[in-house]
Amino acid sequence: MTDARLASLRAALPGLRLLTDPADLAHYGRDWTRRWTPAPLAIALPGSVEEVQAVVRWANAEGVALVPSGGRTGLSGGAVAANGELVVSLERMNRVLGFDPVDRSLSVQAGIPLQLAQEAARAHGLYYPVDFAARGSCTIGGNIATNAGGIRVVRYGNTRDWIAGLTFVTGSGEVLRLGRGLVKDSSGYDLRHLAIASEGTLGIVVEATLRLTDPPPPTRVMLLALPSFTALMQVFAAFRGRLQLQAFEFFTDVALKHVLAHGGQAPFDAVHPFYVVTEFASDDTSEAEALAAFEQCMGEGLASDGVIAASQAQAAQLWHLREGITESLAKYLPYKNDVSVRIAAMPAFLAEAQALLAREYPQFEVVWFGHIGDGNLHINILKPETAAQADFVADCERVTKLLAEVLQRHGGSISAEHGIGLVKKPYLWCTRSAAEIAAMRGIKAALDPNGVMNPGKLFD
Ligand code: 2HG
Ligand code: ZN
Repeated sequence: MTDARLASLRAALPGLRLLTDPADLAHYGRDWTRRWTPAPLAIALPGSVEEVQAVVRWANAEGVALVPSGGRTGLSGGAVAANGELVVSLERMNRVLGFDPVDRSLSVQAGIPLQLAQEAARAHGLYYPVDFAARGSCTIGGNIATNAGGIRVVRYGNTRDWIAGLTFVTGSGEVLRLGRGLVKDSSGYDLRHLAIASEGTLGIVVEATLRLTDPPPPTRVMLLALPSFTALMQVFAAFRGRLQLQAFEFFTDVALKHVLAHGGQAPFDAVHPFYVVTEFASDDTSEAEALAAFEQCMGEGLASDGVIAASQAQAAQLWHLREGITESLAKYLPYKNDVSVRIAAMPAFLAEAQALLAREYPQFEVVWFGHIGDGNLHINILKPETAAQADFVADCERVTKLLAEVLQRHGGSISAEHGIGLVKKPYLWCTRSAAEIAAMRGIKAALDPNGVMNPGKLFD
């Protein structure tokens, strides 16, 4: 069966680059979740929009499922191929296509790594502001498919805000040019926004036009130590009130412990339960304002220590304490929650979520961190070495259902920025109403009538 399909693909597209080695199947069949055993049919490496289109048309004719693939740094199982799917990797389509100085936009193929797109923008004296730790390996196509957020959302917004245009091959093999770089366009449904965050379930993003902006101002980076979780949002308000924040991220002492276990220096003599790393635009007054905000927080018992980076190297060291967390936890095969609520709802949600997890996870180490300035918390539950993965996941899924109920009560989302994929599919109901999910299914049927695009992800 498998051979017949591959033979048919080779006959239909003799020039298509295909990988079938077991090592390649394992490599391209999984993402950073490491929970499913990769088992794709093969890996297709198209080199052009036309070739992607031809692969999609072949998949429709043969009834073969496709899994679009970027850098596979995803954390929700959106790019996992565990059921004989054909992985469509965009890795060969990784070029900058053009720069427009008047529109201030950069056109790229979807397989370009985020970091290379950022560098290309910088080379033209401009800035692509979406940024996060996986920048070197994740791709623009994957960022678009998940509406990736990251560490600068508090200042610049999510990927969605920076996509001026998209070329999209739908599940039925049509090539749509969406948005087309227009600043203004009130001509009906904006299909570009359906493609963004669709997780490969409607089609494949093959090219994108990125909006660019002015380079960021000079900045300063500050690390704060906090005595309590409840202080977090008040400290955020104090700093946001006085400074133009570029980032406002938090992590706990447990997160810091794991990062430091991989090297690096403890930032303060004492251990504190919570830390914030914040970056703010630096001008004549900002240092005094930062100091004033810090002193206000100290005076109100909301902060216990603080340090401002005196050099670029020190700023990078402070950032590493936050950006190194995911990698430092990877060996524990963590179960990940990535939740959000409105910033105003955060204190009440935090109190409930914290009580719930303290009650339900007495036996596990729980690591909290994330983009607190966006109302986005990452909660990583670490698997004890002795626990079987299936039992551990089952336990975490039971608790996630309870967390989903809390989220629903507070109007939050079960996926702030990682996508739904396979991991969060059972909890979509807490964020989206039944009517919304029905509408989403209708949209899927319209763009992917034969259901070849990433089946089983997002919803069944
Ligand atoms: C981050 O903010 C990423 O560092 C990863 O979104 C979060 O590992 C995680 O749970
Ligand atoms: Zn994040």
